[in-house]
Amino acid sequence: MKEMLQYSQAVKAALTEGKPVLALESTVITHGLPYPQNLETARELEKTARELGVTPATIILIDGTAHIGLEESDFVCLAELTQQAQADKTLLKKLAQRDLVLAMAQKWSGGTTVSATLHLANLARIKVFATGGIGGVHRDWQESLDISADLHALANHPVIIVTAGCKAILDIPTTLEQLETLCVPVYGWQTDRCPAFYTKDSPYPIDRVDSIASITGAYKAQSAMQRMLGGCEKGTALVVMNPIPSACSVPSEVMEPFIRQALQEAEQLGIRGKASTPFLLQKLAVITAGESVKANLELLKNNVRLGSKIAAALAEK
Ligand code: PSU
Ligand code: MN
Repeated sequence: MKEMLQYSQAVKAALTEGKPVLALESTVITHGLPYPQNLETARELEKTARELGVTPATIILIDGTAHIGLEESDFVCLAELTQQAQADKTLLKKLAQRDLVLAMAQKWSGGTTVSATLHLANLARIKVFATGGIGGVHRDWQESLDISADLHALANHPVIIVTAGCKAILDIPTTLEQLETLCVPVYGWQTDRCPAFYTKDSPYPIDRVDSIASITGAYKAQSAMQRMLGGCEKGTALVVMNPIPSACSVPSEVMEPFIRQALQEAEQLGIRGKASTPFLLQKLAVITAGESVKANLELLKNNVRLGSKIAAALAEK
C-alpha cells in the first residue's frame, strides 16, 4: 500500500527540525469556493503563514493519499480536479473523520473537514490548526440530531485550533454547551463573547485570553498532565475563537434574516446531513452577493495570522 500520509518537503523538514508548522483545512477549497478562487485562497493562506515564519500544511486527500502540505505539482493536480468536479461533484468529496478510511481504500479525493483535519494533523504531530469556522450543533437539532462530528473530534485530539467562533448558521449557545460537556476549553481571543463567524461577537460568554503565552501555557499544562498519565489520557483540542476584524464584521441584524432564508430553502429542498453546511454557506454567498465570501476570506486570513503566531511561540525553545 502506498504511504497513507504524504508530507510536502517543506513540512517534513520543519517537523524534523522542530520548526513551527500550521495545519490548514481544505473543505474551503473543495466546497467553499469556486475554481480558481479556491486555489488562489489556498495559496494566499499558505503565503500568510510563511510570511510569519511558519510552514503551512494544507491537508487534503488526493487519490486516497492524505497530503500534509502541498507541492506545486499538487496544486496543478487540484486545479484539474476542481475543474472536473464542477461537472461531476463526486470527484471531490467532503470528508469528515469517519470518511477517511473508505476514502483511502477507494482512492478518493476530497476536502477534509475540521474533524478529519484534526485527526490527520494529530497523526502528523502538528500542534496548531487554523480553520474558518468549526461545525457544531445545527439549529434544528431537536428534530434532526444534527451535531457535527467536529465536536467529537475536538474532544479527542490535543491540537490548538483557531476558528472565527461558531458558524452563524448553527445554534451557538447549544454548541457552546456541548463543548463544555465534552470538556473542550474555549478561549476568546481578546474577547469575552463568542464570535459568530461573519459577525465579530454574539451575546454568549466565553473565557477571555489576551496573550499568546496564555494559550501556549494552557497547551503545555495539558501536555504535562498527559505525560504524567503516560499518554493514557488523549487530551482535547483547545479552541481559540478569533473574532473577524471589525472592518469586515457583518452586523447580526443584517446576517440573521439571510441565514433564516437559507435555512428555509434548505428545508424546502430537503437538504440534510453533510450536504447542509456547504449548501447553507453557498446560499449565503448568493443571497449576500458575495459579501459573505469576502468576510469568509478575511476571517480565514485573520485565523492563519493568529495560528501562525501561536505555532511560532510553541516552537520557541
Ligand atoms: N467551509 C465551507 N464548507 C464546509 C465547511 C467549511 O465552505 O462545508 C465545513 C468545515 O470543514 C466544517 C464542516 O468542519 O463544514 C462541518 O460540517 P458538518 O456540519 O457537516 O459537520
Ligand atoms: Mn451534520
